Amino acid sequence: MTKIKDQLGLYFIMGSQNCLHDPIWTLEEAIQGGITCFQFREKGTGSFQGQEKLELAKALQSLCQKNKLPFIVNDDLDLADQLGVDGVHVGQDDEHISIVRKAFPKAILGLSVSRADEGLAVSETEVDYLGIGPIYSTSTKEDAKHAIGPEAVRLLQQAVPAIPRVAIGGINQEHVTELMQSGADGVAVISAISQANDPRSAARAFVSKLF
Ligand code: 3NM
Repeated sequence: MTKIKDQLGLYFIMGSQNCLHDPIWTLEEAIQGGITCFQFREKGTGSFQGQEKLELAKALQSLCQKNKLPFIVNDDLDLADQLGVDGVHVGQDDEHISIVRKAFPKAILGLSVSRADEGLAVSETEVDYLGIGPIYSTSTKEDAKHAIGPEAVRLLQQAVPAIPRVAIGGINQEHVTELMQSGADGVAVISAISQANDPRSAARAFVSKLF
């Protein structure tokens, strides 16, 4: 099995509320463009609930399965359980990671952090990767904290070197080199791909800087 560290390179995240075009088409195009991992984050103003959310999740999961990409669900543990997903991502205010690990012993578990002490508070048996952000300012996440800058990635690398790191928040193609030089294993993006007129080309532009 490929290690998650090697799958974080271009980590695309979205829900229907983030997409300029149809979300299923957007993910298809992003996959063609070379994304390496996907997180379903159906959250915030205008997001689907209930059956509509479930149906979309199933369609996106199936696309990931066909293309052998990890399908990770943000926060919704019931949905993650129901679909038998590859991974779960939680934030500091969601269910505690140790509880998530007990519920999903074999899944890929990701945790959002913005400070070194939040990384130091977890062990590498509980967490498979850290999402570090927001690196730059973003308007995509309604309750995003203030930007912490690329040096936060270096601080987390020094604090917990064994846990892989993906940078998130306000990232576009021009930031990739700086972030990888700061110790990131990959970049996680929403709007740079989901709001692009041509998500395939947007993903390709990241890939050309990453690999
Ligand atoms: N989490 P965009 S920032 C989902 O800091 C999310 O943990 C963040 O969207 C964090 O790429 C963020 O459009 C939004 O800026 C990322």
